[in-house]
Amino acid sequence: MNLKKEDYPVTVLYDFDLGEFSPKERSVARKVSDLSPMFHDKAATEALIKQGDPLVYEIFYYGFKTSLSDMALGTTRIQPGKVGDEYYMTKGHFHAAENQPEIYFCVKGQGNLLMQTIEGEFLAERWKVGTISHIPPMWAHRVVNTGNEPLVFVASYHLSAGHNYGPIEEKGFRKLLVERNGKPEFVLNEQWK
Ligand code: M6P
Ligand code: ZN
Repeated sequence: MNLKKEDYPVTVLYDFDLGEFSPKERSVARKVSDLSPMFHDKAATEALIKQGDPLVYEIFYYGFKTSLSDMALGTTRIQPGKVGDEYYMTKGHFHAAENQPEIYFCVKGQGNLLMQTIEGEFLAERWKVGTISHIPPMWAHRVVNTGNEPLVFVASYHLSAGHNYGPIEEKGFRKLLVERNGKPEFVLNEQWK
């Protein structure tokens, strides 16, 4: 076997206080403006963008690509916060490759994992530190931070799964997670038809 540089094992370290892995690899930052089609309160979205467009979440990727495999690790850190009454969340996506699953592991904070099929079957899992969720192929997935501290989760997936954001950008998930009397509550998403 002729080993190339990428065929050697890689080890990373998670910092429980920072909610970060080191060494960091590629990263992406998403602000309120990057999620403007997603939040239901358009006036609150515009107002926040004008006030400085705050950071909603960051993604760090470890694309452990070898000559034979493409098993990736992603860590996502969602800040606490809301747009209007709706909690900060990831955009949410289907996989472009329809046979691809994913594993999410909550390592900091609390919130919910929302999942939905293209036909509109909807499921939500309550998350606390230690929760591990398997997302089967064909289920869109989004994570919502309902706590007062950052929510961090680790994702394991194949890079070749890809992302399909289209259906979620268009009409979102069936239910929104909003704050009512200081507590998270699900309400129907009027945009979903
Ligand atoms: C996880 C993985 C990534 C994804 C990220 C944020 O780390 O599922 O593939 O990009 O979460 O989710 P989204 O792409 O929906 O913003
Ligand atoms: Zn995914």
